[in-house]
Amino acid sequence: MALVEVKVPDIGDFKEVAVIELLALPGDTVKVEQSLLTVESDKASMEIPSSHAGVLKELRVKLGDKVAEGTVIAVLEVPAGAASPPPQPSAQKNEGAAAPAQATAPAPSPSPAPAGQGQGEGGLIEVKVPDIGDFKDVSVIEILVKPGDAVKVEQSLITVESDKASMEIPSSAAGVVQELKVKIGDVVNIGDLLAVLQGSGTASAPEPAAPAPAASPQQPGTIGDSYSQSAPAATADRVPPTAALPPHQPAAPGGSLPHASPSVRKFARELGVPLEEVKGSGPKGRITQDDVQAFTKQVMSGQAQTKASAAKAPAAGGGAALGLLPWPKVDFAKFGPVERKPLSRIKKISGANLHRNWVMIPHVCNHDDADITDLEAFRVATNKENEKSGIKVTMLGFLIKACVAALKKFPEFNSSLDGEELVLKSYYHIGFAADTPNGLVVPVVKDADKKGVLQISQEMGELAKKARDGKLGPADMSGATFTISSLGGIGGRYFTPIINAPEVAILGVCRSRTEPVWDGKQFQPKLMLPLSLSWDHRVIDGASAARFNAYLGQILADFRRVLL
Ligand code: CAO
Repeated sequence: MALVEVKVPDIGDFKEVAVIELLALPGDTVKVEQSLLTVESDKASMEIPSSHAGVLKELRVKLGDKVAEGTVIAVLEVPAGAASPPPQPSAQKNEGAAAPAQATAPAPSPSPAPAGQGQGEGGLIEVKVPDIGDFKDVSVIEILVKPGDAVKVEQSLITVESDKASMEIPSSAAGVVQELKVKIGDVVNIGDLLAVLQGSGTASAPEPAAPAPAASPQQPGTIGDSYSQSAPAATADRVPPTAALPPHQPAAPGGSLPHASPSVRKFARELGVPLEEVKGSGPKGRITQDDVQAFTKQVMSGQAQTKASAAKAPAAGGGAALGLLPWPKVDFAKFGPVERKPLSRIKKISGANLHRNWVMIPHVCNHDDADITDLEAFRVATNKENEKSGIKVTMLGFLIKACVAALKKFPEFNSSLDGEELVLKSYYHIGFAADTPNGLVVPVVKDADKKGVLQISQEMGELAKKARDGKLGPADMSGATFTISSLGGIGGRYFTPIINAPEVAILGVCRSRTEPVWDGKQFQPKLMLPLSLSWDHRVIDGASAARFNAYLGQILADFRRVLL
C-alpha cells in the first residue's frame, strides 16, 4: 500500500474557489474519477474527481475552504504500484468532467483557444463557444439573452452543463443579439456558433490567441477567463443563498437555476423532480441527492404535491400547499395595449426569496423616530473636515454603527432560528440594501463592530459601486447578521421591510425632516429620522422591539452612547 496526495487539477482560471460540498468521507473506498468534492465560483460549480482508486485516508479540506489548482484535497491509500500518475485524460475520455484531480502529474493542456468571435459583413459578429478545456458535448440548459438584447463583453449568454459541472458562457463582444444559434437542450462544443451580434463597434474582446499552456492563465475569451474577470452581477447561478442576496434575500440560489450540483440536477431531471420546488438541506441551502429523494417520497406518499400537479387540480387547492385560490389569469390585452418584459435575473431570485420570507416569517413592524439633529450636524462637519480624503460619511454609516450597539444590547436581534434552537452570533456583519440598475442587492459590511464610521462609510462606498457595476461576488453578499434598508436618499416616511432570512430583523429608514418637537416647554425644530423595524415574532417580542428602537433612537440622538 502507498499513500498518494490528490490535488486540484487544472481548473482553468478558477482562483480561490470555495468548497461547497464534500462527496466522500475518510474510510470511503473511491474509484478513479469518482467525485470527491464540489467547488463553486460565482459562475460555475464543478465536482473534483479523484485521480486514483483507493481508500480515502484523509480529507485535507473542509466546507468553506478556498482551493486553487494544486491544492492537496485528500490523501488516498492505494495498492502498491498504483501510486504513479494516471494516464493524462484526453478530451474525449474526460467528457464533461473536470480534469481528474492530479496526484503528481502535470495538468492536462487545454486545447488551443478557438476564435471567440468572427467579424462578418455589416458589423455582424459571430460569438462561438470559447476554449472550455476538456469539456465536450455539454448541454445548453439555460438561455440568458434573447434577440434584440444589447449585451456587453463578458455578459453571460447561456449556461451549459455536463454531468460534473455547469458554467455560463460569456459573450466575447459587445453588441445587439441578432440571432441565437442554440436552444435549450442543444449540445455544444468548442468553436460552435452561439449567437450573431450586431457589433456596437466598441469594446469587442480581443481575439483569443495562442494555445494556453497547461496550468497557465487562460487566454481571453476562455471560460476560465470569464470566471476571473466578468461581472458576477446577478449571475449567482448556484451562488450560495447567503451569497448572492439581493435585497432582503438571504440565501438565494443564484440565477434562475436551483442551487444544486450538476449531478443532482441530472438526477432530478431523470426523476422528473422540479428542483426549484425542492428545499435544500446542504450548506447554504444547496439541494442534495437526499433532498431530491425525500421530495420524491413526499410526493409519492401524497404528503406534498408539485406546483404543476397542484395547478392541474384546482379543486384540491390551486394555491398549492397553502390551499389558496389559483392566481387569477387575466388577458390584460383585452383592456388595453400591454408590453411584456422578462424579469431580470436579480428580480427573479429576489422575488422567490422575498415571497418565501414573507410567507414563512411572522413579520411585525415597529415604527419610531430618532432625533438626529446633532448627528447630522456632526456628519456635515466631519465631511467638511475630510473633504480632501474623498471619503463621504453618510447617515447609513452612522446607522450601521448605531445598530451594532443595539444588537449588542439586544442579542436576539443578531440571531437566526435553527429548528428549535436560536443561533446567537458574536459577530456583527451588517447588510445594506443597494439599488442597482438590475434590481436590489445586499452587500455586507463585515465586522462592523471592529470598524469606525469612516472605514464603514468607505467600505460601503466601495461595495455600493461594485453593486452598481454588477461586480459583487458571493463573498461580498454573504454572512449578514442584520440588514438595513435605507430609502433616506430618496424619500418617504415609513415602510415595511421584509426580513432577509435567516436573519430575524431588518431596519428600514426613510428621509429625515425637520419637525416641531415639544420639549416640555416649547416646540423645538428637530431633524427626525423615521425608523421601521421589522422583526420575526417567533424570536422577538413587541416589547423587545420597542426597546430596540428606543435604544437606537437614544444612540442616534447622542452618539457618545456608542462608547458606553
Ligand atoms: N434622510 C435625509 N437625507 C438622506 C438620508 C436620510 N435618512 N439618507 C441619505 N440622505 C441623503 C444623503 O445625505 C445624500 O445627500 P447629499 O448627496 O446631499 O450628501 C443623499 O441622500 C444620497 O445618499 P446616498 O444614497 O448616496 O447614500 P446612502 O448612504 O444614504 O445610501 C445606498 C447608499 C447604497 C444604500 C443607496 O444608494 C441605495 O441604493 N438606496 C436604496 C436602497 C433601497 O432601495 N432600499 C429599499 C429596499 S426595499 O425594496
